[in-house]
Amino acid sequence: MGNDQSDCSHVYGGRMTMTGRIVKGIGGFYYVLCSDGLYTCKAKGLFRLDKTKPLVGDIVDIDVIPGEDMVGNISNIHPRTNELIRPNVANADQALIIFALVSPEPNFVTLDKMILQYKAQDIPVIICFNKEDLASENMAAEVADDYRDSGCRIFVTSAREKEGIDDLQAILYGKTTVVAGPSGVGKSSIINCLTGSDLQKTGEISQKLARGKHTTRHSEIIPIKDNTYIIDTPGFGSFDLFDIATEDLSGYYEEFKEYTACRFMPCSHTHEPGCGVKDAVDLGRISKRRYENYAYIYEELERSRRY
Ligand SMILES: Nc1nc2c(ncn2[C@@H]2O[C@H](COP(=O)(O)OP(=O)(O)O)[C@@H](O)[C@H]2O)c(=O)[nH]1
Ligand SMILES: [Mg+2]
Ligand SMILES: [Zn+2]
Repeated sequence: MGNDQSDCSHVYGGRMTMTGRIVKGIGGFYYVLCSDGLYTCKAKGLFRLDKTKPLVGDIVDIDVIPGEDMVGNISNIHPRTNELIRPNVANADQALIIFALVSPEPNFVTLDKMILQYKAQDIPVIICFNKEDLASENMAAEVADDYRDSGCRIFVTSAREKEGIDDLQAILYGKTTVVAGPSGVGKSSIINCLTGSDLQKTGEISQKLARGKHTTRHSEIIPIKDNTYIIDTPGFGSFDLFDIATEDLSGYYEEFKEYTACRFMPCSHTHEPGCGVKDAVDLGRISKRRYENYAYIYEELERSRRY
């Protein structure tokens, strides 16, 4: 992102403006992190001007309201490098998808759908397989192998044993990373390792809370260090693959790319004879698990299109 938030206050005719980043938005209030702290802001007038709604992740200018304690009004949104739909945030550089190797048992179809969701939005994906301490060595290696050619960078960690966290730190540095994954996989534990604090509630308590009345959670930016941010996203329920047409699906599978010279063109790589992708699966060049889940997701997209 390279947004420099230092030295960003200016005084124009007695009016003070600051530049910062929206870290949270709740009930019409935006919390904007500036060099001297967190401002509570509204966005009066902005909507009417060009109908742009401020998003978590936006770099914004604010007018500081004189005589009040850290209160402002958002006057301008800086141009976005991108805007994600799910979660609806701005200026994310990459996504970190966290799954546990065991406990909870990984659902690889869900993982693949999450990968697809980010790839369809042009966001590079990092996968972190956590709870290495609970898994057999074999399993960690097998799973990592399945995703080796997926175009995603793979990390295997244990938040409990603090294994692999340094490598993760390194790849997050200087970037804004959206973090996602099912509940219970260790997202909060990993975020705590990264921030070196216990700010995130972990374990059963937070899971109970999440299932309770206050299920409306919001995306929130957590600063890790200079210019390094994590966007913690609300949990997800069932997963619709938005905006992906069946004929585009295979294009998001990096590991298929070498093998798509099929007898029939176009080829869905599901049932056609002389399919290069299926041959590569048979020869062990494409992960069987990735392929089978591709075929499953393809079918699901086909079915949803028919209704
Ligand atoms: N054995 C083991 N347990 C972990 C690890 N990471 C997290 N946990 C535990 O898994 C549970 C869920 O972790 P939490 O961070 O709350 O998951 P979240 O729902 O994804 O945020 C907690 O009881 C954690 O202590 C790990 O690497 N190994
Ligand atoms: Mg959590
Ligand atoms: Zn084919």
